[in-house]
Amino acid sequence: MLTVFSPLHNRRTAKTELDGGILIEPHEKPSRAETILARVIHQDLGDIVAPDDFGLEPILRVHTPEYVGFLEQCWDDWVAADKPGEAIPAVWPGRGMRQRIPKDIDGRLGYFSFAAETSITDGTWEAARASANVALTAQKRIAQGERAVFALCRPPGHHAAADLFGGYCFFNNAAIAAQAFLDQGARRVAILDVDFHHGNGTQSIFYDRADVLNISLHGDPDLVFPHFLGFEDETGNGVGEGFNLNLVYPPDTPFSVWREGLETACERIAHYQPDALVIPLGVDTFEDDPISFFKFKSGDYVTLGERLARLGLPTLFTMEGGYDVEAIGINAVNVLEGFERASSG
Ligand code: Q9C
Ligand code: ZN
Repeated sequence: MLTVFSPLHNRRTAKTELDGGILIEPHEKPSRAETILARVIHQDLGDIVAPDDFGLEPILRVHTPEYVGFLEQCWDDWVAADKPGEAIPAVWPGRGMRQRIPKDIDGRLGYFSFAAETSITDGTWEAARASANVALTAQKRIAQGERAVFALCRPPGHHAAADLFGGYCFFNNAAIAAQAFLDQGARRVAILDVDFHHGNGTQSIFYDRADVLNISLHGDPDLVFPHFLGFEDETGNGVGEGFNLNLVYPPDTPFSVWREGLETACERIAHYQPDALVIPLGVDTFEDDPISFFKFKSGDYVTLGERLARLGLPTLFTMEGGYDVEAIGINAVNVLEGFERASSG
């Protein structure tokens, strides 16, 4: 399987994550991508290519111009305002307040975010752009005939909405790739999010649409991030009614239970007959993940990849979460190797 990777992910090196009332070393750090890349090489998964630059146009198909402009300007505005630390939102347009974009950088940070753990720093814009280009390059390769491509995206994307960052995400790489398939003539695209967390950004981007079937399996948002979206009664809106599916699981869920939901998801996707499949791939479902509560074992990821391959669809994997850096390479590449084995066998 072809892998797309950009060393520019290293420009995203935040020093802080707000967690438990203190600033900790971020879970979402450069060694995550480097460890996965090392495993791709070690296992001889396939060629590794650098991304092309697609400019802002395909990003603007998913994100608002105001949001994209904010991300580009944020760090410079923060520095110009003489702030001592990293850019962290601390105030939001809450219930009953005006939904308008303020001039002040503190106001803008709150307007364009839904969570405060994700600090913006020098280089965040460049890394987020590169990450979107990684996904778009994978999309282009699939459009050119590859069966499956691994977009080794970093920073991740599935929490980012049309005009919101948070959950370590800035651009929704999976949504940008899905939209690119549609813009190039695909009639329907399915997204199956297997990250531990609900893909709230992706859901909100496609919630009113029938040309994207969005499915997410995740930890119960009543108990875990993103807290305010991802419940099972969210099934889509308007013409999009019936084209969003959330399957939620409690603490300590093992793969043997989760895979029943995977089966449901795969049946829905097969029935939908999409032209392409996008898999936001998080391995924070792992038993030793420091911020999650599922109990997957490394071997389970092979089984997951095998099942996805049996859908027989052009498939684009975007890297999302996974914070046990020691196991992240093994687990992510296990999915891809399982996929390859079931595709050729
Ligand atoms: N105490 C992804 O997996 N909350 N994002 C962390 C830690 C944010 C996860 C709380 C989790 C975001 C892409
Ligand atoms: Zn996650």
